[in-house]
Amino acid sequence: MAYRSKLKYSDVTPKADFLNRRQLMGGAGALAIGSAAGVLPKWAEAAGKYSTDATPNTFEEISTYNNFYEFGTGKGDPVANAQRLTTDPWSVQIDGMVDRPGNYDLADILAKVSIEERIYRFRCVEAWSMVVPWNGFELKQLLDMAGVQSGAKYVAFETLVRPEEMPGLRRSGIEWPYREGLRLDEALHPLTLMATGLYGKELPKQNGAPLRLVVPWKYGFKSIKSIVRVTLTDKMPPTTWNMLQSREYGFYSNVNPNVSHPRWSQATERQIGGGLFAKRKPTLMFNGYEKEVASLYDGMDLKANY
Ligand SMILES: Nc1nc2c(c(=O)[nH]1)N[C@H]1C(S)=C(S)[C@@H](COP(=O)(O)O)O[C@H]1N2
Ligand SMILES: [Mo]
Repeated sequence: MAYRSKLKYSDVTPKADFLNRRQLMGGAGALAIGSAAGVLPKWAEAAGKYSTDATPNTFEEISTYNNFYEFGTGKGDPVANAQRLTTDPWSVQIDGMVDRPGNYDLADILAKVSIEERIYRFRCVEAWSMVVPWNGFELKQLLDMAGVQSGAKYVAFETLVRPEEMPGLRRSGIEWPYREGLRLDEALHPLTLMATGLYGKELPKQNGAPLRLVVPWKYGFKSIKSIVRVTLTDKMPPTTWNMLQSREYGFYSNVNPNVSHPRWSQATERQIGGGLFAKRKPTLMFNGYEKEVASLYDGMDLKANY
């Protein structure tokens, strides 16, 4: 069955529109009153816990300034070229060290997970940033569905390869599919999201429909789009940008203002939508998620493990 005919984020969204909910959640007090009065459902409380209260970028900004090399390397190429991508039906092959390997239909996955709103900071390694109100579910829910075996240490991800619908695949240099990976503890962290929507709407194709990873404390290229395969493994998997330029892009790629890219500083960032003369903003350790994720890297040299 087509996944669109199943329950969608918009089906569980209360009548109040996005901005009204933002106002409701604007302060801890307002959130507490809302919860006590039973105004906010469970997922909205979770959104309050994990979301930034920074003002999100507009839908227009988030869906027209993109990196998705399968559709071209220009920032405007994905919105121009991705609309022909067939995202329904869609399935995800889950294999490797799992108890229940197989081809999981996205419709079946969506029927079993709980979709939340998460407003996350997003920081590209190119030193620009946005604030994005995603809808999605924790990656852990998908991994639990498949049953991760003891001994698995990493999760590898692959993007769809469909030359008829992806004009950027002709570009030489990248060895397709686009690949990414996380250590298992990073993958199981509650901040690690599988996004299915944006602003309560279906995820635009240029943003990685119908299913993309979002790891808000890592540089944007870790957030792999249009995922068709998830593999549990005991070896650190190869990742696209590391394969291309290992000196510039490491496996971890945690946002870190103190570790420069070999060709530019990572100390500050340009906020998309800030205007031509907006001041650059200091980049935060782990993109502002230090409290939540620093313990994952206790005792690790973050300069050596970039
Ligand atoms: N399959 C695939 N995933 C990808 C990319 C890509 O080219 N192909 N680009 C990455 C990079 S560099 C960034 S910054 C983000 C951009 O996500 P956005 O366009 O939704 O902002 O997607 C990441 N995921
Ligand atoms: Mo990026």
